Amino acid sequence: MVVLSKPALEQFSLIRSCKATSFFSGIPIIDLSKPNSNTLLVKACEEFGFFKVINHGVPTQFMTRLESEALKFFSLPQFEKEQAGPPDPFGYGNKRIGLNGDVGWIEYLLLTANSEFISQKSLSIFGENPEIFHSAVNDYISAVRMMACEVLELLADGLEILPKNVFSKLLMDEESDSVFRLNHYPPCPDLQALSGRNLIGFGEHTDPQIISVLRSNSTSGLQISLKDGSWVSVPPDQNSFFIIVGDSLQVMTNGRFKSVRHRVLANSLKSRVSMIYFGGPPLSERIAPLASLMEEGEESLYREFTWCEYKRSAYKSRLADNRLGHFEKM
Ligand code: GA4
Repeated sequence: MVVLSKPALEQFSLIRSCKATSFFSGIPIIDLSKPNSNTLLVKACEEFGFFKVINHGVPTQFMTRLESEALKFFSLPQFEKEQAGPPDPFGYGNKRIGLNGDVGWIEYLLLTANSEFISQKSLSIFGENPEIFHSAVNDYISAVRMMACEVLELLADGLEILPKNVFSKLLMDEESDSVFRLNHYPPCPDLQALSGRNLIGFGEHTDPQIISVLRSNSTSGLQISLKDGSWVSVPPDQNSFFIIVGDSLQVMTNGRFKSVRHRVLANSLKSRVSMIYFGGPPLSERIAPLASLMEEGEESLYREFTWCEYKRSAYKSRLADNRLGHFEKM
């Protein structure tokens, strides 16, 4: 039997402290119940590729119930959690992210966001109380998918393009290749000894899909990169959702919306739990700029590709790679 050794702390990326405790106050906050949310959403996608939504309509109890189920799972003995691994592509993962050598101070569960798919292994993923955990995941994903679709429809409206479901239909498609991720960043007490440096929980990257919807508990750690390349800390808010523009939405808008680079830093005292829905298109979907968004004479910045091709190439990459770079026209 091959026993894989766990990476030691020295193998993790350490970065110089970047005033991680001072929060950035410029993150757009979009109130979905307000009539002008469509134009504000477009502006936020252009300027940051990132924003927070409030009055989102997702019941609080779906968020808290799933958080407590997730914590129950992550509190299981290590050998029990490992039964639900490795994440190939779905299952439990610990410290290793992807297949190409990335590591982070994190453990996680990767699940398909297509509720019909329950394999033998997915059942073991749901730990000691599979039915309860499974229904908490399903309720949460259904509500969050609906909210993500509302955001995408408001975006189409703000961009003045038709049909209004031009983006959202990709997430609603039965074949939609969407993923769900539960992350647990345990506190890292040794961090205090690293004086002035930070330990990476999840290394910098962009999300390959169309849109990601993130909810975390009240522990900080998430950072986004601004247009000038500087990193800022996002104030946590357990009652709201953060929306992340993915590479595919960048391509569909021919670069008008930017997929945002983001990362998570480990915390020395508190554990961070986050849950992210990654809304992706069907595998066969051609990802290209929407004709209705192109100005006269405007050319696509990207070569033609399907989501399947993009995903395959993404899974061969390292987290921090510029994945869209391979698909840009010279
Ligand atoms: C980033 C977004 C999602 O978390 C994810 C990640 C995936 C993984 O954890 O297996 C990837 C990463 C993500 C992008 C590049 C590849 C694939 C790890 C990695 C190094 C589930 C996804 O779809 O792409």
